[in-house]
Amino acid sequence: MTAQPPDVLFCTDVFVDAHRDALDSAAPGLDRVILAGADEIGQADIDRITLAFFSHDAWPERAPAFMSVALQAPNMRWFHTMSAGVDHPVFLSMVDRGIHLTTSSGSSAPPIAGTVLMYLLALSRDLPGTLRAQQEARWDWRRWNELAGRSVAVIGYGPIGREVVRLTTAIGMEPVVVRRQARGDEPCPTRPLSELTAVMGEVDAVVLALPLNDDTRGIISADVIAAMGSQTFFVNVGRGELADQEALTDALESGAIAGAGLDVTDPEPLPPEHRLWGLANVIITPHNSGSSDGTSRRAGEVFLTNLERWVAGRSLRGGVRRGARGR
Ligand code: OXD
Repeated sequence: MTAQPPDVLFCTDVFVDAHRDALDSAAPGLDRVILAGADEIGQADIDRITLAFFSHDAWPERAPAFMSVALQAPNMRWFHTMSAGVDHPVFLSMVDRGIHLTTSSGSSAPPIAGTVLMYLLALSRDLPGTLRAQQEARWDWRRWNELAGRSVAVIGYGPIGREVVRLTTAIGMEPVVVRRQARGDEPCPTRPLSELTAVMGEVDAVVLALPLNDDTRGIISADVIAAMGSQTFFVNVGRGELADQEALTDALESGAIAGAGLDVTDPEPLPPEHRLWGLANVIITPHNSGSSDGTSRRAGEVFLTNLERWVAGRSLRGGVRRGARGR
């Protein structure tokens, strides 16, 4: 049996500078190949890499350079990403190569759920309309409906769905979890995904927090959207491809549903000419609901904990099974 070559970590200069001591303590003596500025990394160094951490500071500008090195590294055995979602084909190719792929799932849940709350609060108060009036120095007095006592379907019960349930409950909303099947760990009524269309007609708000995979692509179909009521707010913090975006845009344009908060679209960036940009009842954020300082910190902690486990020969947290890919 040939001995494994010593591990060599590929990561960014920014991550090393901020975590030198923690890295040394998690993996004493671990050699590093570092992505520094725009410097090229030679093939001899690429060949030595066995582990990689794709940290937030590399996103978005240095992601192509980072991924190009990672994809060329023939001896890579473990790749940890700061993201929760791994639906990009680059991740699939790693799993196909037999590389252990781990995510930082959960680290972005607090700010993403906070953004969900922001959408719901802003839509219920017509904040977009108020801001337009403010820009025109118009005192546009209106009544609005409180969210307390209103129901919200939370589709997906991973770390983000859980946090959305917690926060919406805290403001007096009545969440209903929609997931493949109830598991008994939900603090509120739970309905199976097979009843998705029926649930849409019963709730005042819908929050989509599912990963994107072959089972979930297009799950918010034109029929599901048609089942929503005219007072319903729709929020998507999963992936744009989960919903039929043209049907959604039609429903928002015609007033068939009341409004939407979208952190994700299909494609991204959303083209400037897309109808969604011009709708008065839509709030769009550029897929950055989880891009906070806290998320970077928590993702770094998840990686360092996993690094300790790797060194100790223990199983890694946040491992990706084939087919399960998404926030
Ligand atoms: C992710 C994201 O982490 O979309 O996957 O922010």
